[in-house]
Amino acid sequence: NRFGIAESLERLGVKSKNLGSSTGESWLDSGKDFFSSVSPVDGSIIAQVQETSAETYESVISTAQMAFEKWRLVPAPKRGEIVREIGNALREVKADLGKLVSFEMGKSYQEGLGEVQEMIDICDFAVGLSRQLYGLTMPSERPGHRMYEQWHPLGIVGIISAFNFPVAVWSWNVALAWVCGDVTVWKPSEKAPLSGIACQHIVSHIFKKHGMPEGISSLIVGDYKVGELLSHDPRVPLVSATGSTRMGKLVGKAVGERLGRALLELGGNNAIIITENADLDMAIRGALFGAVGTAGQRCTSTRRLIIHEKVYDEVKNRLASAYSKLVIGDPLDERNHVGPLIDRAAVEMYLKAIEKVKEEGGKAVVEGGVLSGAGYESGCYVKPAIYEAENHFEIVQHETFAPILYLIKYKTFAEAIALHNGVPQGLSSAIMTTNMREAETFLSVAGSDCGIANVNIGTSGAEIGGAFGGEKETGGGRESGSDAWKAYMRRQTNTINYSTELPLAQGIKFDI
Ligand code: UN1
Repeated sequence: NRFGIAESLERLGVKSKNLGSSTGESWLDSGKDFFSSVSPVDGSIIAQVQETSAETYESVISTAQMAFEKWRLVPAPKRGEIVREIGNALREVKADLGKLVSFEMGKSYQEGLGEVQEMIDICDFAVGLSRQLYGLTMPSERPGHRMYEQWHPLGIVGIISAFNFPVAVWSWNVALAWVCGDVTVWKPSEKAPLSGIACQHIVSHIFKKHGMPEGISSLIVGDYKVGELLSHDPRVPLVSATGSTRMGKLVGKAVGERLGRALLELGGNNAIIITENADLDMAIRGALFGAVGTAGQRCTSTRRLIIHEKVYDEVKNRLASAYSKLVIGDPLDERNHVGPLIDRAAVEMYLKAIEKVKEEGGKAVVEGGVLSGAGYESGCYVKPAIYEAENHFEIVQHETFAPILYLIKYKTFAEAIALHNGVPQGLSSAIMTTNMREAETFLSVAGSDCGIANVNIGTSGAEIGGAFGGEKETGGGRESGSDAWKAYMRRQTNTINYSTELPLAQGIKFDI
C-alpha cells in the first residue's frame, strides 16, 4: 500500500471486485467474467471489474431512455446546479482520484491532479453554460412573422474514452451533455476501468440526492466489442469517441451508416517549429514537457521538432543534455519526471518504432530502451528517445504513443510549414518564435492546418475553455470549451406567424 493507494480506493468506493455496469446508484450483474486492472507502475493487480454483456447493455439503454424523458424537462440552470455540485464533489476527492489515475494509468501524480482539475474546470464552465445555450433570432422576410432558433437535447450520448486521460475526457463530454439535457452512457478504456467506476460513484449519489432518476449517468465496461454496441445503436444519436485513428474510423463508419453523429477526437502527430528567432530556453522547455510528459501518451504530445538549420545543433545538444537529467520511475514519487507506458503491448510498439526509424535511416540523438531492475518490475518503463529523421519516413508519418521525438531540419519558413502540415493527422501544433511575421503566418490560413495552433507554448496542455480537437485523421470533432456544446444538441428553426395572412416565402403566389 505505497502512497496510501488502498485508502484512496476505499474512499472512492472501488472494491477488489467491481461490477462494471451501472445506471447510477444501481450496479448490474451481467453474469460475465471479471478481468483485472493492472497497474503499469508496479505490475500489480489493483482490482477486478466485470464486463458488460449485451443483455445488460439493453437494460442500461432502456433505463437511459426513460431517464431522458424526465431529465430533458429539468430547466437547464437546474441541471447546471447539479453539475456545480459534481464539480464540488470532485474538489473533495481530487487527491484520491488523482492518485488512482496515476496508479492505474501511470502518469505522474501531478498530472493526475491536473487531470482532475480539468474535470473541475469543465464543470464550472458547464454551470455558466447552463444559463446560456443561446440560439439566434433572425428577421423573417414575411410581415407579422417571427423567426428564431432554439437548441434541444439529443437524447443518449455514448462516450468511448481512452486510457491516457481516463477521467478528464469523460468529464468534458458529460458536463456539457448533462447541462444540454442529454443522458450519457460511458465506456471507459478497458485499460483504466477503475477510474471509471470511481467517477460513477462520485456522480451518482448527487443525481440521487436531487431526486433524479437512474440512467442519467451510466457506465458500461469492456473492450471494443462493447463499444460497438454503442456505435451501431440507433437509440444513441451521438457517439463521442476518443482514441486511435483506427478505432475512430470504425466508430465513424458504424455511426455514419445509421446517419447518427460521431464526435471523433483521434490521433495527433504534433510538431513544434523552432525558428532561428525562437527564445531557445522556452523552446527547449516546451519541447521537453510536450515530448516526455505523460510518457508521450497524450494525443497532444510533441512528436516532431521542425528546427531551423541555424539553431538545429544547439537545440539538439541542449535537448540531449536535458534528457540525460530525466529521472524515470514510479510516477507517484514526485522526484520522478517520467512514469511507465500503459502496458507491455505499448512497450512493444515503442520498440518497433525505434527499430523502424533506424531502418529508414534515422540517427539516435538519445537512444531508447526498456528499463529493468529494481523499481522497473512491471516492464513498462522506457527511456524517452530522440532520433534525427526525415518527415517522409513512414514511422514519422505515424503516431506512436510513446516518448519518441523526431528532429527534422529546415532551411526556409515555407519549407517548415510544408513539413509541419505534411502528415495525415491535424490535432495540435506550435511555433517558437519572437518574430511577429513568422508567428502570424503560422496562424494564418496558409499556416498550421491543425485544430490547435500555439505560439511560444508547446503542443500539449490545452485549457478547457477552448474547443479541443483536430482536422484530417484526427477526426474533426471538437470537445470541451467554446461552442463545442452545440454538438450535443439539435438545432430547431422556428417560424411563427402572428398576422392574419398566410404569405408564402420567396414571394410565391399560390392562389386558387
Ligand atoms: C488527450 O490526450 O486525449 O491538451 C487529451 C492536453 C490535455 C488534454 C489531452 N489538456 O494535453
